[in-house]
Amino acid sequence: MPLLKPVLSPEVADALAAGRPVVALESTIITHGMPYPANLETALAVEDVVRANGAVPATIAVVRGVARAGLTAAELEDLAQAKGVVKASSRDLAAVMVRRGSAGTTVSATMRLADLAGIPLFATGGVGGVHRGAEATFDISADLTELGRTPTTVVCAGVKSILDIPKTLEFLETQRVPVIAYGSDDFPAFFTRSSGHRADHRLDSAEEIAATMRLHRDLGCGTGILIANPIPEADALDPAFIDGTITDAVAEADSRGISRKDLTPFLLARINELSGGRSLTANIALVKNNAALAARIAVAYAAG
Ligand code: PSU
Repeated sequence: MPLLKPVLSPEVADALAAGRPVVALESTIITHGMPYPANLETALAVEDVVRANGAVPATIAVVRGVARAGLTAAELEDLAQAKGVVKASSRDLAAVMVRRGSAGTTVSATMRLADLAGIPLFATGGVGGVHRGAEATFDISADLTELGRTPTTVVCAGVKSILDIPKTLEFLETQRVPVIAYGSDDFPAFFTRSSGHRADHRLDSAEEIAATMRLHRDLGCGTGILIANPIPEADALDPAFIDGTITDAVAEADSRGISRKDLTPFLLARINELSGGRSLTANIALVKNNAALAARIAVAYAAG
């Protein structure tokens, strides 16, 4: 039985057939990561950034039971406004599709579908990780285990300190996932350029990253690669300010008993409220920055 490939848009199909660079993009950031209309504006702007840097964007989602790579503007608009749409990680895909549902795909589901589509590279804002207090709750994102088994390179801005960053890095080590910081020695913390923890490796150019992707593939490592791209200096938030809002949001989630897959969307929305919208502005800036780097890596990878 052949594996089920997502349905490709004509633009994505043409680019892949011709060996031209393609960057996959996730859709949980649209359905659960940002409020409307900022989610739609960002999704469209990120696609433009990918194009401006020489690659074809392939936003991935499940639309009425069909896994898709490459959405029209009207389909993005529908997803951005949809109420009650599912947040699907890779384990949820089959059941959602059988029920003909629509879903925003998380990092894990987007990696899985990108790999099936033949797209080796994917850009997002932040990946999920090991939540604070995981020693009691066991809340560890499926993004990390998917990174350990699916050979998709994920460009992100590190992980937020809503998570336990040292435990997240430790888990990625166990999963054999290389963590590479772009142009920095430190692993970034999404809103800020450093988490205070070092990344395993530092690479300073898109060409070096593309060469690493090829070698990692040819060595048969079989895992994803996490590229951590620090937020641009001008868009970074003051660490004391943002850490304060994060601590308050985590405490509130705890006291309200919010857990499992609802936890990350709750924290993102609450941090946005508590920060007076500053977290959303920073989030939009870093996603665009990641899309630009991913497109440049895709161009270098396709050239090799
Ligand atoms: N972190 C963010 N923004 C996001 C997400 C995480 O800063 O939008 C989304 C991504 O889609 C990620 C998912 O894959 O949340 C992880 O959810 P969980 O922690 O429930 O695994």
